[in-house]
Amino acid sequence: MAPQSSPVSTLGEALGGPASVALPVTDPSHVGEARRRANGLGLTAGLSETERGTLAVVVTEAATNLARHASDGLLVLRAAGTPPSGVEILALDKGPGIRDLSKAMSDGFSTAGSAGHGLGAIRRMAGEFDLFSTPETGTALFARVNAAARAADDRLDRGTLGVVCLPVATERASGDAWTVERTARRTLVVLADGLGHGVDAARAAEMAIHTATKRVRHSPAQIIGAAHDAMRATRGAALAIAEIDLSEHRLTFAGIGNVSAVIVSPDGTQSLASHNGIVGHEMRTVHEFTYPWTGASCLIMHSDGIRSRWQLGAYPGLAAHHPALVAGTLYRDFTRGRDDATVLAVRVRET
Ligand SMILES: [Mn+2]
Repeated sequence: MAPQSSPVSTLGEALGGPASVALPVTDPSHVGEARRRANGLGLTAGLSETERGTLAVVVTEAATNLARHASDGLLVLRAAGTPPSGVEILALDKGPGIRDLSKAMSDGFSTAGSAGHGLGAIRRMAGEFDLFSTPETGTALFARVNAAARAADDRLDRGTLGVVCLPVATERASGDAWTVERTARRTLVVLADGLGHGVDAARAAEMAIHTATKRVRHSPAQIIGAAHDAMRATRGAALAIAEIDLSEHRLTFAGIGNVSAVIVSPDGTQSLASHNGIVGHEMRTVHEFTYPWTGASCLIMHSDGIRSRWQLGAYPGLAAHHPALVAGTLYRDFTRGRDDATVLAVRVRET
């Protein structure tokens, strides 16, 4: 974690813990639990009582839609920002899609019949909102309710970061951990997947993240080298680090082990090269590779709990949406379900 006095802002980090909370919502009886969990995250994120009231309405409406209309509804919640300054809600389902989007978005229209709320109300009440829906793939809804008292922190990752980080169902601790660190010139994106899963995997991944957060001005290869030394007493981890320098239009990447990284841009997709090995145990010299990067590029990194055979082109238009919808959609459709799963989607805007 970056010290408070540091000019470096930490946008979010899992540090081995479940950064996200997943709640299947397939029945109206699940809505209350979703609201309670969201309220707990709202307290963590410093939301006022009024803001938690807004959060309750947003979560209730999103969850009610899942319960009444969707198949395989899943709500993914997280307290976002460091320190947490908002609650992010992803409502994911596999169909049937929203037939008349403009009608569904009109305020006061509620297919759930719940006192005139609905998608229009979510959009109006949330600090951020986005939606991607097709009849073929289903719907992903993103909303964020921010703590006004911590607004200075919100500004940093608004619209630029999407993440789902969830432990395998049998574990409480996530063996995946991540962080996104931003300095004036560059954005550092770090994803570690501790060997296996559970608490020992989480400790290894945490050590990798800790090493990175202490060296945010070092190159990806230097950080991996330092992590290798620091992680000898741990189980070891796969580790991938991308450094995005927008002013140089360049992304520099180094990866060891099975973390996937892809740049999606209007020109197509570019897979980033990792080497075999286990950071902390078996590793040869770390190589860095550079790739072109523009304001229209989106970096997607994920652990091997997500199958790698996805094609963003199967979701026409999704790449232009909030990165949380990209992360949520890939999690929904490609999670293996037998390992911790993390997806990061990152855009870097000119400021
Ligand atoms: Mn894994």
